[in-house]
Amino acid sequence: MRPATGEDGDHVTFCRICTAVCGLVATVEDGKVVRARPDPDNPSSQGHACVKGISYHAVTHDPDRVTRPMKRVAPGRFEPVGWDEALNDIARRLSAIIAEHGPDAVASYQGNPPAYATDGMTGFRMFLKALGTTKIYGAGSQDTNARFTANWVLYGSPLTIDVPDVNNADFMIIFGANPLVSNGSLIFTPRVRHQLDAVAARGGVVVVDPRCSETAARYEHVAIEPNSDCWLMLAMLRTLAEEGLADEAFLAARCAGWPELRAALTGIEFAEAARRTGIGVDAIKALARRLVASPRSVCYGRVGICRGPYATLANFLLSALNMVGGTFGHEGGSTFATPVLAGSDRATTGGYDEVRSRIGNFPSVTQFLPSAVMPDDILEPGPGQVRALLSLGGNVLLAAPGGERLRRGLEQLELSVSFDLYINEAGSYADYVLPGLTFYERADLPMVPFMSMVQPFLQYTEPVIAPVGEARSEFDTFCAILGRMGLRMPAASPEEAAAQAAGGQMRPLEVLDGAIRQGPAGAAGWSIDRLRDHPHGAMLDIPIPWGNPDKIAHADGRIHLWDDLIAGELDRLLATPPAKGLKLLSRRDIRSHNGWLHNVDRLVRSQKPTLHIHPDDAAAHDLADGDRAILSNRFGEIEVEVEVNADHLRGTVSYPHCFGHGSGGWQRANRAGGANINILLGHGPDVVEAVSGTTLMDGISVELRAAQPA
Ligand SMILES: Nc1nc2c(c(=O)[nH]1)N[C@H]1C(S)=C(S)[C@@H](COP(=O)(O)OP(=O)(O)OC[C@H]3O[C@@H](n4cnc5c(=O)[nH]c(N)nc54)[C@H](O)[C@@H]3O)O[C@H]1N2
Ligand SMILES: Nc1nc2c(c(=O)[nH]1)N[C@H]1C(S)=C(S)[C@@H](COP(=O)(O)OP(=O)(O)OC[C@H]3O[C@@H](n4cnc5c(=O)[nH]c(N)nc54)[C@H](O)[C@@H]3O)O[C@H]1N2
Ligand code: SF4
Ligand SMILES: [Mo]
Repeated sequence: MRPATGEDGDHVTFCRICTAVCGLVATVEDGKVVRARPDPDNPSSQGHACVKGISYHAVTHDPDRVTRPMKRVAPGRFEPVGWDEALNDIARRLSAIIAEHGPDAVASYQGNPPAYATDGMTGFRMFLKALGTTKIYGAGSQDTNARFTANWVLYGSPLTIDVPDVNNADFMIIFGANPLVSNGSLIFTPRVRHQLDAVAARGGVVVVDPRCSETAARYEHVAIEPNSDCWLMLAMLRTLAEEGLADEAFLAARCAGWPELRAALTGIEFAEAARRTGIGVDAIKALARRLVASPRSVCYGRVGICRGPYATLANFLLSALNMVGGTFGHEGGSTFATPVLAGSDRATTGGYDEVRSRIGNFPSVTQFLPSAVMPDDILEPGPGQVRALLSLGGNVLLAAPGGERLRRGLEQLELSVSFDLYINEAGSYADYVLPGLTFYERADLPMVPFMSMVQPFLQYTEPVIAPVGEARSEFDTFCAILGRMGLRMPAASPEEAAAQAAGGQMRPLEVLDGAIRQGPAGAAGWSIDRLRDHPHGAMLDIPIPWGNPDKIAHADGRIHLWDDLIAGELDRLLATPPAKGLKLLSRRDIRSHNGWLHNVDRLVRSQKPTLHIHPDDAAAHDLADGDRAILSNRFGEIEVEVEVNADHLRGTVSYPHCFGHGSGGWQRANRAGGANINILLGHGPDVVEAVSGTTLMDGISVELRAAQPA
């Protein structure tokens, strides 16, 4: 017998911190999760889980966690209030702001963790739609916007992505990702080391990164100057074109724009590419030849090529390498994720440039506007000025750009509500912090990995325990606010409209169940009900439509390897000299997830945020291991501790992001030390890559000097 929600015993469930969605077995005693271990019977993760997943119950039962609605009564001081009092006040103030200034006076920010909570994420988008606001900010512009903009160019649909068939590839080039630490993003690698070791054994894994990351150290490392990937990719493409290695048959059959791209490649000088990247001409050509030596080859890239000044171009060129190299659309190469849900077997158009930001006039990408202009959107008077902020699972003050100007903006808001597990740094400026559920308290399906699974996997979990304290599903909170405003959730289907007409409301998970039943998974007999009989999850035996043409939304049905946006970005690349000075990169750690697990002592006690620097750079700045130093640029300065090691290319340094806690209600995190590097990102229209609204985050120029002893 399996224990029911809240009962003592071992509960089979899965982690929802990152894309790997590892299987877990959580032990409940007296209504609390007391420990968790990897689930050996999960057919996807097969007994793998990282230290974050097996420590997460410390968040669920954290005494610092917000488990009752909290109201700010004085700067930095919160007191518990009843749900009704909080919801009534929020609804009344939201209604008044919208009545006087229109719905776009209400802005929102969505952080990363809610993407793994079906009710929370889907509910939030529905909530915002019901309010009528188009002011959607979020982690997108610090993460995926450039990838999605490249998809828009290539496939006419931002969410159509070419993903690597990592389980069958013989050779893989990884540009700017560190999957051994991140456990994979826009790639499904629940057993990442095992999976990549197997690729390496079959042929090779090459990691292109300015830092010898954990992944680069295990496989083959190609050190590259920050933000120069476009030069490498262009020179590789030129090699393929010139040496007769392009897959002309595929390009003629499936693509448009190859003649234009090929013509543009003649303007790329190999010697210049070598100068920009720091990689020799022979090595560049050899890498291109290696890519096409086996058809089971694939290029993959992630965050490291998503936040530079040419981020969209870099993501476009990465896919172009897959197309020109003939690696797309078959086993072992790159392909589109296998559709699981109804509708996901076809590309949907739209999703790029649907609205423009008031500040800077930047296009939205999957609804997200650039976070870098949010401070000005709050502070600059005029029609559409932001007066209220609704934040779901995000911490703009540490994770987004904006620094001091953003802090001033948060202070000035007429209403601010944070839907979060904690009072985080940004939340400390909120009028209300409303508690949501941790993953042990909610039923769920893994949503995020649908975007990158070639061989689909599905799992359903019931809540392991009942909500702690007065915490509630965010979906219910959103419905309750709307109800008090005389509004309701938008109905996406006739079934939902009928449910609402009868006084009910379908939950996102029910809607998702419908999409499973009516889609490719349903055709193979899958539904939530059937998944209940497979508590460890199931690999779905559904056909894999390699390179599925239906995922392309362009009217001509072709993959576009050229257009005006790309031509403009390429011109800009060629016209711009390399940036000068020391370059700062961010660094992830297996024990952190951006900034929000820093209150878990088991995870944070062994972490020391330090600036990694090459010995020669340290010597040139008169710095030694353990010294304090000031990292600065035109936007501000922070004090850091120096750690000298040879991980980096000369001229680059790295530091973990989302440290420097202090004003939040998480006491252990506040003692974790470190500095907030995002102060150095600045804010406003100048610090974004314009076509995708991406914040310029990686490889930003900084200066370094020894700190004066106290
Ligand atoms: N310098 C620099 N900055 C970066 C990055 C970088 O590499 N360098 N990485 C960027 C990336 S890729 C991302 S995705 C963003 C992340 O940006 P954010 O998502 O804004 O930052 P997090 O630190 O993840 O904070 C998330 C908040 O969500 C809350 N939370 C956790 N689980 C839940 C939940 O289930 N429900 C609710 N309601 N809240 C929850 C946490 O308590 C925390 O307050 O950061 C970006 N910032
Ligand atoms: N443990 C842990 N896991 C995580 C997270 C976490 O914070 N901690 N965050 C999650 C989130 S929100 C995301 S989005 C994913 C990110 O997943 P990944 O992208 O795999 O992780 P990153 O560590 O950001 O890897 C980016 C790499 O790019 C390199 N890089 C920086 N600039 C350049 C450049 O100009 N060119 C090239 N070629 N490389 C460059 C960096 O040195 C770094 O090694 O990870 C997820 N998983
Ligand atoms: S790898 Fe990701 S999903 Fe797996 S246990 Fe760690 S945090 Fe959770
Ligand atoms: Mo992210």
